[in-house]
Amino acid sequence: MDDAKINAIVEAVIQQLIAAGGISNSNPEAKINPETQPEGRTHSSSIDRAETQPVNIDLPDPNEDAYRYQPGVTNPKDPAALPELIKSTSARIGVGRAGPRYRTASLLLFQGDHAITQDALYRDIDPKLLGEFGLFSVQTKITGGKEQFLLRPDLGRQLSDEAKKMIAERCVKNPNIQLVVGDGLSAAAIEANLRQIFPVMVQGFQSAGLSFGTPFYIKYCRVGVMNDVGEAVKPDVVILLIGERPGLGRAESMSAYMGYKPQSGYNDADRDVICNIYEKGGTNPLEAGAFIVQVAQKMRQHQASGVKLKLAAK
Ligand code: B12
Repeated sequence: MDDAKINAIVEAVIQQLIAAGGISNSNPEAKINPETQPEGRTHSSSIDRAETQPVNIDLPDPNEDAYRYQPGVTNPKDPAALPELIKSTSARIGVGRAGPRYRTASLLLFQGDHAITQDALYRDIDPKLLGEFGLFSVQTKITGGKEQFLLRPDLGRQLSDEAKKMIAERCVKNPNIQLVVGDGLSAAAIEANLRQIFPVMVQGFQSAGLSFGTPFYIKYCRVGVMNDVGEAVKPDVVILLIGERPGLGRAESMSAYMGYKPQSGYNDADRDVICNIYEKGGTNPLEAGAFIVQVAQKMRQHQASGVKLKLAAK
């Protein structure tokens, strides 16, 4: 296609957008920079004209709740029910469609949410947060960064030799309760909840008269590492606060996995989990902290966790 035809199409599209109110020429910041244009561009007309008549494309922030949960179905059968249905779930419903496809806005929101998920997964926990609670850091047998962590869950379930040494040197042995914090699959989850849950647990165990060992942090951590922690510290109960696998755009959900005297060979049937810990929609971290204290007491009382605890506490 020659330049004249392309220019005519561009011109027509811009005129239609202006007529539909989709763009305005009022924003002096929104000039198209010729240096960012693809090499060899020779089209004139509207694009060049935009340098003298700036164009502003103004879209709402798709992350705003009002926009995110706006019904997108054209001519819904029950317009009153649709917003209620959308409010009732965090699933992406009632977003409408463009033919058989997503609308651009839905696609952009989806990509934005996916980016939040990836950030939570690949980012490390802010070391300042760990410092606030005096947590020293150890690592599992992962040596190849997050990529290896994702590909080798088996290595994320074992403490490195250096970690075992450090724990032996720094931790009080045989406490009633050993708390560990692990990044798991979301750094954001620990950052969102630790400040609230930690003091509640410390106070709760104090009031219950239980000794609280030396808490520490495990990088590249999977749930199964609890066995190594149990063997290194020999507590009655190990509590692991860990970032859950993030959902789309929801990265702040944390779990507390708990086990009674965990040791080599124990599996998830020997553990309990309190999941979906986060404010505004999940289990509130303050309530979760209090509940964890109760579950730990129950584990000590019945000297069991997981399925054995369920059977023993019947
Ligand atoms: C991934 C996942 C699984 C995967 C785990 C595979 C894997 N290797 O990752 C599969 C599909 C196998 C699974 C199975 C089950 N799961 Co599941 N699972 C999850 C999910 C979506 C994410 C967990 C996560 O991010 N963990 C953190 C990462 C870092 O841990 P990890 O070391 O990589 O993986 C370990 C844990 O995920 C653990 N795990 C997973 N599910 C469960 C459930 C229980 C009760 C325990 C103790 C451990 C456990 O198993 C993995 C291997 O050790 C959560 C949802 C959530 N909101 O947390 C549900 C969730 C934890 N699972 C749940 C349940 C009920 C189960 C099953 C009992 C279902 C069933 N009836 O069979 C089984 C138990 C299997 C087991 N491990 O013994 C519930 C727990 C509810 C509760 N409070 O008791 C959750 C919260 C989902 C839900 N909302 O219902 N699960």
